[in-house]
Formats: sequence, structure tokens, C-alpha cells
Amino acid sequence: MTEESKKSGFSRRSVLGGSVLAAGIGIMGVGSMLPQAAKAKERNEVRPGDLDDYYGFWSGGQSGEVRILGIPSMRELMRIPVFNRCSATGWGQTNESRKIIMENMLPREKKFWADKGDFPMNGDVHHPHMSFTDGTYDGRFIFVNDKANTRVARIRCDIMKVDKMISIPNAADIHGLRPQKYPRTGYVFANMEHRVPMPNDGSVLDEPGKYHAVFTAIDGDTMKVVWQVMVDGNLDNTDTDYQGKYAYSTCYNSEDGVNLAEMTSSVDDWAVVFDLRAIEAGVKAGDFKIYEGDVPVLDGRKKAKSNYTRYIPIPTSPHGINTAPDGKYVIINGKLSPTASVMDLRKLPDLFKNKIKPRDTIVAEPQLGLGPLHTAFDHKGNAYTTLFIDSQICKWNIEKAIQKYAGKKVDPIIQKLDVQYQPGHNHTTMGETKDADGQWLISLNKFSKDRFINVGPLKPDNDQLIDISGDRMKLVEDGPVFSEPHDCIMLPRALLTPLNFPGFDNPMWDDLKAQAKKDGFKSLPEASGVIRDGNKVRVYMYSTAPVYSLEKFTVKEGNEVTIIVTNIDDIEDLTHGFTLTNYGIAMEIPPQGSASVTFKADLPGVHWFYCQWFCHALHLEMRSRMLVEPA
Ligand code: CUK
Ligand code: CUA
Repeated sequence: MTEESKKSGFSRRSVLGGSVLAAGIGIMGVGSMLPQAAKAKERNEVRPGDLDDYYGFWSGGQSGEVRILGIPSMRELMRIPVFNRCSATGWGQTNESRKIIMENMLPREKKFWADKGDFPMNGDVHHPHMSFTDGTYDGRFIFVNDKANTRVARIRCDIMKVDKMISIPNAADIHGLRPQKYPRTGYVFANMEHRVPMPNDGSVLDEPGKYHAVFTAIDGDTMKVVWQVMVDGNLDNTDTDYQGKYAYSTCYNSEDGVNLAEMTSSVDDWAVVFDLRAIEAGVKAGDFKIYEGDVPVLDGRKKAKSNYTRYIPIPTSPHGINTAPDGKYVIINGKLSPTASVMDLRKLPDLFKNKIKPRDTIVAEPQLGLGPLHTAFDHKGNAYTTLFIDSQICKWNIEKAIQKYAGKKVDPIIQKLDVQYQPGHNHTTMGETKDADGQWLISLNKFSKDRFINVGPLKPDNDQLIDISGDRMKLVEDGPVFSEPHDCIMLPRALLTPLNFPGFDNPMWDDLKAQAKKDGFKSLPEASGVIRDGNKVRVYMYSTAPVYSLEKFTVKEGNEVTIIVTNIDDIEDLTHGFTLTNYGIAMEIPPQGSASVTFKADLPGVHWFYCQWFCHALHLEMRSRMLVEPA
């Protein structure tokens, strides 16, 4: 309680709670006389059995995962393990997931991880973005960054599983991430935030001039890094245009500092603009150096005076950078400055021809409030900016902000809405595509404080749903979430048609299919039996509710055992599992799919394995035995 509220005997909470309670009693008084169905449906209400209008894909922050939500219900529908180890599905333990996670690690990482359990089991996902075709979502992939371990992963949207994961060379972490919007993705751009010496071999500590950041372009189809550009300062967030010509990133720490005082000493930082055609031409012309991983690194630093980059001064420490759906404007959010800077994309060709000065590309700089972090858009030319320090969303009009900057007496601010509390990202339905529809806005708030019953020192974040279909923003729902979604995207459900069966043609099982053939089986779904190959034992079985095809099998202590389970049930929603008791092993086997796991049989005795996904009235009986004979 604040001093003032103590005196009055009211806290903000008790006042709010009181009014909600009073309103509730009022409704109950009337409601008790009316049949339940007569109550009008709220616009965000999704009644039992009804389906949501939108898919939401949420980053999972330091949980390392991605989550699928239904909007507007805010129900969490599914989790997609990405950079985390998943107890339920075996992600990070099955041979198939381990191959995806490890095959594109850098040689130095493979060496570092070889004796430590093979790969990092954590991640920090900030930015989930779908692939685009012609300026709008195409439903193929979702790309995510791992700030913690310098990785980028790709989720296949037909089966909602990761199919590629890569480490970014010459970088120390990956923060901002965006796919190219036009003509298609194409490039996926990834920002390195924390500058390190290059090469980072331990010989340099306090020589900031030797620290660098790189801007990375990944081919979204092959998931190979195609080029990098070295820049001054560090790189925070990034976005792309609707013409396929430019990408741009915010930069704080233009001072090249290595501590807080140094990083925030200058009044100006900048946005860096990348000219994609010039960079491609530079790669072709051989104007690059190779440091790590055979990736051409071009010099886009100021002193190189190249045509690859331009640096646009922005008040200190800008953060989010968001292209408006009209394809004309980019909003650069001030963070430490109470302003947002509006960059006009149509001025970039002249900037690169040096016909205008960098600041000439800025056509508005409205005062929005304290701590502008990210901006979302509707289809009517309005912007919605999160104000972290003010705990508000500011709705403002871009054209009016431009008119005001030009000297007209207009007020671009339309409304400020309190959110609870301290918003980071926000996002509108389809708001990062040319098809923004102005229906819903999500405010991803970093603190929930008193909004939910207390669950201890670690409290959920609060993702709030805001109805933006009318003239005024209206807060309609609180959504508690586990740490710590940074960002999300929302798209109409008609844009996605996920499969009910992954299908055996999924390349994920190519290795298993080939091995099953070699082991003499007609096909993977028909494989059942034990193959002994020296110290290696491969145990094939299929599962069909409620049994595994093997009732028991025997191995010797010390054998390297690979279990290959194929789920031949062809009923949707009929997942089986394989949990090997006291061996720390569990995996999901999707209908019409396989999974495999390898372990050392070093614990003699009878060990039951059972199915952990409820699949049948006799699900509890779905279990068999492994006998490990002592050596
Ligand atoms: S960042 Cu977290 S609030 Cu990593 Cu996109 Cu701005
Ligand atoms: Cu199969 Cu439970």
C-alpha cells in the first residue's frame, strides 16, 4: 500500500476489487432472474465447445519453448518444445530431436559440449515470427531466436514441431529476429546483441574497439547462414520492409561501452539500415572476410563508408522497431526517450545515394509517454505503443504525428489505456503483415503483481487482451503466463491446417526407415523384434492401443540399447508413449509416426515400460518388460 492509500484505508486493489464486486452483485441480481443463455455473449467469450478465431504463437522466454494459444479465449492449446528439454514428449532425448538440435552446432560448440551432456538444455526465446509470402503469413514455418545460446530454430507449422536448429557463427547471442516479408521468406534476419571481440579467443577484454556485432542473414528454406554484416554498436530489434529491399535494426550502446554507464552516456543512438541488394552485390564481388563457419562477413561499420549500411541517429537507447502495414513507415521506439521516431521508407533510396541526411528520413517524433518499447498496428493508420514505465498502451495516429512534426496543430494521441503492469511487446491480429485487421491487441506485461491469487515469490506475467475493434481500446481479459513470453503473433485460424498425422514420409524418420530396412524389416510400421549387433541392440516394436507389439525383451548389462517404437494407430488424437521406468526415459509417439531413444542398459533387473499418454480404457495395462541380464 502507498502512504496515501494507507491513510484512506483503501488500496488501488481494494477499490478495484470493490467496484468489480459491486458490479458483480448487480449482474447477479438481474442474472438470477434470467435463464443463463439470455446473458449476452462478450466479444471475447468462447463458450465450451466453441473454437477460437485466431491462433496465437507465443515465445516462451527463458522456458525455451513456444506456446500455441487460442485467441480470443487466451486458452493455452499446446506447447512446442524448442530449446528446452521436454519431459512429456522426450524432446532433447529422442534420437530424432537430438539430431535436429545437434547437427548444426558449430565445431567449437561440439567440442565444448562433447563431455557435458551434448548440448544446451535451456534457451531464451524472444521473437516468434511466421514465414511470409507477398507481405503476409504463409503458414509454412515459425522462426525463433535463442538469446541464451546464439541459436535460431524453425518450427514446421504442419506438424508444429521443430525441424531445424542452427547456431550462428561469429556471434555471442541472437536477439532480434524477423523474416523477409516480400517477395517471400527468403531471408530470416537475426541480430547479435552482446558485442564480443572478434575472434573471441580470450586475448582481448578491455579494448572496446575490438568488440563487434554482426547482422546475420539466414536462408529460411535451407537454414544456412548466407552472409553477415559487421556493424558499430550492438543490435537490438530488427524488422524488414514490404519491398524486399531493406532491413533495419535498433542499436543501443552506440558508445561501444562495456558497462551500464558507458552504454548510456551518449544522448543519441541509432537505427542501422541494411541495403540488401548492395550487400548481395558485395558478397558477389568478394568484398568480405571469413572468420568462422565459411560465412562471408562484410564490413558495414561507419569507418568502412560502405553502401551496405546507413546509421540514423535516434534518441538514446531505442528498442522495438516495427514496420507499419502500409509499408511506408517504420516506428522506432524510444525506450529511454519518451518518443517514437517515424522513419519514412520511401526516403531510403535517397539516403543510400547520399542525397539526403540520415535524420531526413525521420518524419515524426511524437511524445508518447515513458518507456516506449514496441508498437503494433491496426488497418486504419493507428499505432499502439507499449509504455513500460507508465504501464500503458498509447494509441496514436501516424499521419497526425507526421502533420504535427511538420508544424500543424494536431494531437496524434488518441487514447492511453492502463495495463497491469509494465508492458514489453504488444501485438495486434495480423499487425505485422499487410493484412492487419484491427481486431485484437495483446499487451505482454512483465508483472502481474496483484492481478491473480498469490503463488509465491515467482509470479506469472500477465498477457492482457484488448479489444481494438472500436474507436477506444477496451481491456477484456487477463492471461497469466509462465516466464517469460516476450512476443507473440496472431493470425486467423483459416491460415493454418495442421496435420492430424505426421506421416511416415516425414524426413524426421529417414534414418529409422533406412536402419529398419538394413535390419531386414519390410517397413518401419511393420518392424517388431530384437536385432543384436555386437554390443548394440536395436529393439523394434509397434504400438496399437492398448499394447506394444513386444510383451518383453532381453538385453545384457552394458548393451547400448536403441528402442524404436512406431505408432500404427491411424486414429487422430491417439498418441502413445514410451516411459522406461527408473531409466529416466520417456517419449511421445504420434499416430502414424515413430520415435527412438538410445541408452546404456546398466541397471540389471526387470524394468517395465509403459505408455504415458492416455490412449484407451486399458491404457494402464499398456506396459511390457525389459529384462537386463547382469554381465
Ligand atoms: S525484446 Cu523483450 S520486451 Cu527481447 Cu523483443 Cu522488447
Ligand atoms: Cu498407449 Cu496409453
